[in-house]
Amino acid sequence: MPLTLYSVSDGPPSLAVRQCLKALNVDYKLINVDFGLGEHMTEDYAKKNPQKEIPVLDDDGFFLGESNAILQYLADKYGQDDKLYPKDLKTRAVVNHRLCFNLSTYYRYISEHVMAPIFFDYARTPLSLKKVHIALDNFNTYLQRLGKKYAASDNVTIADFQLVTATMCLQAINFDFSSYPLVTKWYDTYKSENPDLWSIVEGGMKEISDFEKNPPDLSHMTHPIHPVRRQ
Ligand SMILES: N[C@@H](CCC(=O)N[C@@H](CS)C(=O)NCC(=O)O)C(=O)O
Repeated sequence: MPLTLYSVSDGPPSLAVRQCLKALNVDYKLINVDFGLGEHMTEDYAKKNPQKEIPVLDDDGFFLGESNAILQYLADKYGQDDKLYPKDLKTRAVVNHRLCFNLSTYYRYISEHVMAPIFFDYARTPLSLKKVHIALDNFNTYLQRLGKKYAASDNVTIADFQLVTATMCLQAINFDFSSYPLVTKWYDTYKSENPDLWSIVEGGMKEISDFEKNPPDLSHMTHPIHPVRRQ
């Protein structure tokens, strides 16, 4: 049985996992979940992921949600070497740190500022903007202290997949982060050195960019958490 990935085409966590599968050269079946139609909010989907979130990996009946866990599982299972998810204790710890930082702070703050107001009835506020700057400043400091080409090492690791897709959300709304020079350099390096991986991210970025200009109409949706924008 091939792997199946339930993914949303403009979802940063989904795009991170798709980059990983591409980097590992693993065959898989891609199932596009339609967020606007609420395909992830059904009871059937909840059997795959009780959190009703996208992505979910199905490895022959073994269901795994949470994109960080999926990245770790895929790199451990299919990595030909330990580059994407190093075995060296300290390098692996830095990768894990960056994944946690992305989940707790970097993507969280970017998502609150960029994504939530596109899809739901939230505003971009001085506070949400301040949090993005804190996240960028943190990341810039981590890059400066580590002094490597990528987020956790001199080569791409699974941490870059998450941090790149989060940063892409900023680019999608033309957010200027040039005052964070190491973040800018790392992001540009990633794009130019990994065009196949970047093309996956770029597809999602174009969708987010279009939605920024013409927000989707989700007024039909009843969401358990987010306030739906009434047109
Ligand atoms: N921590 C999760 C977050 C996944 C996530 O939030 N996915 C979004 C789509 S990008 C989602 O499914 N949201 C559900 C909803 O808002 O109803 C992960 O990294 O996999």
